[in-house]
Amino acid sequence: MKILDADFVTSVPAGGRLPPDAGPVIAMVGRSNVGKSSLINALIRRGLARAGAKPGTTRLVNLYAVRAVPAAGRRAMRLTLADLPGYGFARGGTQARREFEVIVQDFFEQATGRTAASRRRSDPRLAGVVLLLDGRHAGLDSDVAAHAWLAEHGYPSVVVTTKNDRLSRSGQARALRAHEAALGRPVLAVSSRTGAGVPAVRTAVGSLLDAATAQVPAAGLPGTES
Ligand SMILES: Nc1nc2c(ncn2[C@@H]2O[C@H](COP(=O)(O)OP(=O)(O)O)[C@@H](O)[C@H]2O)c(=O)[nH]1
Ligand SMILES: [Mg+2]
Repeated sequence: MKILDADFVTSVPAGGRLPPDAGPVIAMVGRSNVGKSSLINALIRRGLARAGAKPGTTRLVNLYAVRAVPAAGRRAMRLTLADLPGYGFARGGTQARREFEVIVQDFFEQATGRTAASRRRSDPRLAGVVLLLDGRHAGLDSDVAAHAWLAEHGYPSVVVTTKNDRLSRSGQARALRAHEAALGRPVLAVSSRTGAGVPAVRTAVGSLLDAATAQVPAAGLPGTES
């Protein structure tokens, strides 16, 4: 994915309506302080997302309007990066799962139109989720619960570990293996501080967009085979 342009648009409550022209939505989710806002800034190469802000009690989703080319040879498109409130305050498995669900469910339902009586093709839709994990802490209850919830609900996702600059080179390799073992899937390691690994996240997000946009037009257009 090549970013052409990015702008902060607005903050909405989790169940609030998305702007009608939001385009496909990529949701950034992770524990509070894991580095969601910092990764958004690294991805779009702008300081739009307020990083390091104290986790507040108001749970708003920050929306960033982006114009990007999802992959080589594709046309430029509009999409929305959604910076969701952080989780990770609950203790234990069931509580952690519930906490994550409360944070994402309304927004995801809104973004996928699952709550709308009828759905127009121009409505925003959730193209995928970037799940962020702290590189230094593999297999946290709350992260495992979040990942399981996303998988069970069938949301396409990319898993990224953050703050890898805080680890030695060998520590990074060890941590990556531990994260991949804990979730049973490949994980991308990044540092928003140094920019290491960020291009791979852009590519992965481009693939989520490609997959989401390839399906939708093909479904309802005459003269297309699926
Ligand atoms: N060393 C380092 N610090 C980071 C990185 N990403 C985020 N941080 C720091 O972690 C804190 C929380 O980051 P933020 O992006 O606000 O997290 P959020 O709550 O998930 O949005 C801030 O102090 C950031 O500067 C990273 O890749 N490396
Ligand atoms: Mg933030």
